[in-house]
Parts: sequence; C-alpha cells; structure tokens
Amino acid sequence: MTEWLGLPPLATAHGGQIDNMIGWVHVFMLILFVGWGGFFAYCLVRFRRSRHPVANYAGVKSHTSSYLEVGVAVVEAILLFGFAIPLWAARVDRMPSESESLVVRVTAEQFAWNVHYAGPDAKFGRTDIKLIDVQSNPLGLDRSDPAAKDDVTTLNQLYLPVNKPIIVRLRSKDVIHSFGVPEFRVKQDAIPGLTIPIWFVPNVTTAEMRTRKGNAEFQYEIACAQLCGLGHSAMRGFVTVQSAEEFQKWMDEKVKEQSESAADPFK
Ligand SMILES: [Cu+2]
Repeated sequence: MTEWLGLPPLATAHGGQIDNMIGWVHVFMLILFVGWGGFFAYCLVRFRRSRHPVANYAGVKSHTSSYLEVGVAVVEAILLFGFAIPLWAARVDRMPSESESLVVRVTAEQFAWNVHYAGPDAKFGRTDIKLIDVQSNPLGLDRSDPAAKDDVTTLNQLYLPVNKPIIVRLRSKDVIHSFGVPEFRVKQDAIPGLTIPIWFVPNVTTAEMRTRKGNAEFQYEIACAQLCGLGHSAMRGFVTVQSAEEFQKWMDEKVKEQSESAADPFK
C-alpha cells in the first residue's frame, strides 16, 4: 500500500511494518493538511475585512473546534500508542537469540565502517586500544588471543547471509555516526562509549535485487546518516547479501587468508 511514497525497495523481513507505519502517518498528515488548509482558506473569506470592519470581541461560541482538536489528539495518540510504540518495542526489546543469529560488530570511525566477525568459534577476540594501527589494525585486534585467531575484519564491506537474523553491535571510535541502510529500513546512531545492538533479517540477496532493479551494479549501501565531519559524504560502506552457502564460502576464505597473514605478518 505504500508504493505511492516512492520508498527504496524493501529487503528485510520487518521492513513492511515500518512502511505501513510511514504510510499511515502520511495518510493522517494529509487529512490534517487538507483540513487545516481548508479551514484557513474558509477563515480568510468568511472573516474578510470588507464584511468585518470591526473585530468581534466575543469570538466563537460553538465547540466544534474543540471537538476537532480532541479528535486530532486522539488520532495522534492512536498512532503513537497503537502503532509506533509497539513497533519500536518489537524492534528494540525482542532481540533474537545469539545462537540462531549472526553477530557482527560494526565500529564507525571518521570516515569508515570497520566490520568484525567472530569467525567459526563465535567468540570475538580481545581488542586493545594500544594495538590500534590506523592502517593495519584499525580495531586493535589482538591476534595472539586464541579467540582472535579465526576472527575476520573488513573495511566498508559487510557480508551477510540471507534469511538469517543479523545482530549488529554498533560502536564508534570517535564522534556520533549513524548506520543507515535504506533498503533494510534500519537506521541507528553509533555513539562513542556505547555498544548499541540492532537486528534485522535481510530477505533479498544482492543478486536478486540486481535482477529486480535491472541494474547489474546495484549495491546495498551503508550511508552514514549523521553529519560526522569533513569526510562524511564519503563515509560509505557496502552490504552484500548472499545465500547461506555463498556466505559460508566467503567466510571460510577470509578466515584462511586472515589467520595466515596474522601468523606471518611479513607474508
Ligand atoms: Cu559518519
């Protein structure tokens, strides 16, 4: 029902609910706009100066406007308590269990997205601020920690399997950024000092979306949605949604590649 809004195509399981909400807000706001606009035009004509050279100090006697205002407040309360808060609670409160999800750490910095996977052991390796090297180790991952051996890190590349709950643990190294993927109907600020979890289930692979849009170069894009400094507009990441098998293959290759180069940093 929300095609008329021209939103980006949907690619997550929960996105339809968000679109419905956006659709209803627009419908109610349209009614309000037409109502108040009409009332304004009516007043301009009805109380024009030529008919009312002197102001009427008694004012309106009827209660119609009070009833209308109460009506508007009731509709707004329904929007808020009936739609917005339950939807927000479902998105924020009811996280899927970690065992059935893929947990990814995404750490924003000026001006890039650092992605960190726990690897096959599902345990994130230790990170230490002292080990941070902007070029070679932007997350300060301690490869000598056994849990870190199979960890995978990427820059601006988020690979995800389709139809699996994804939990993104969002952090920031410097200022406030915002993780926004329009097709996923996901947007969350990354705040320095906080780890904020968000979750979603991507249900359209990049390949499917390319065919659907007839654009062989289409990429899901992580757009930083908070003005975070001079390079803000260049702060783009890319999301690649793949089938479970393709994703596993990519992950295996990365684990191999990165654990080997960590074992021999001069290779
Ligand atoms: Cu940013």
